[in-house]
Amino acid sequence: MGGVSSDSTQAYVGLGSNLQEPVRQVQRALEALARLSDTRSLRHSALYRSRPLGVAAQPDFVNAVAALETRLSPLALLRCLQHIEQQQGRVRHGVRWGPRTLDLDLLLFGEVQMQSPDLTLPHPDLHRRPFVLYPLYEIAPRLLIPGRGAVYELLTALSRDGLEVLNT
Ligand code: A4P
Ligand code: MG
Repeated sequence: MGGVSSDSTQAYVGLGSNLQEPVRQVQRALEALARLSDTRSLRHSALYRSRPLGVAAQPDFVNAVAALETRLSPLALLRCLQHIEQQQGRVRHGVRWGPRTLDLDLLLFGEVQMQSPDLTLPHPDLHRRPFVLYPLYEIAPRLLIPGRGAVYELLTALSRDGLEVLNT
């Protein structure tokens, strides 16, 4: 129980990786989240294997969602997430930086709704992504997404095809 007091907020983070041992990438990121200052890691979903959305010609993803309790501001937490991405998310191919191996999205920050150049909350695609909503449902089935509705209701519009819980 370290240093997170009553003025804290529950935040949800989406994790994704499809390069360089994605399971390990996601596990390392979960460990890094648990070490963030002024923040406590509450729980996280299972790891899911998911079919790539968008550009299809790429490896399957591993996705998960984590619940945190934090005293950081939304932007400070985003900066921490980006720092973790940098720590493990880029691989050197010769002299140039290679593709990113870790994507950390700030899905929700309490009930905050905001739109700035750096941060949109809730995350704009959260409600239509099975690889986010199913893990979120696993850890917070009754959660309300500001402006969108309840997770369990949003799920009914989304197929679970291409999404599989991993035994890790
Ligand atoms: N930004 C604004 N709001 C937020 C927020 N709530 N959380 C800004 C995080 N970042 C936010 O992000 C670009 C900018 O968004 C940042 O500078 C931040 O200030 P990025 O992560 O650097 O860029 P990106 O990853 O190329 O874009 P994006 O939109 O995160 O990529 P996607 O759409 O997440 O695409 N298929 C499966 N099955 N699973 C996946 O995880 N992921 C992608 C990545 C595609 N297909 C996938 C998955
Ligand atoms: Mg991202």
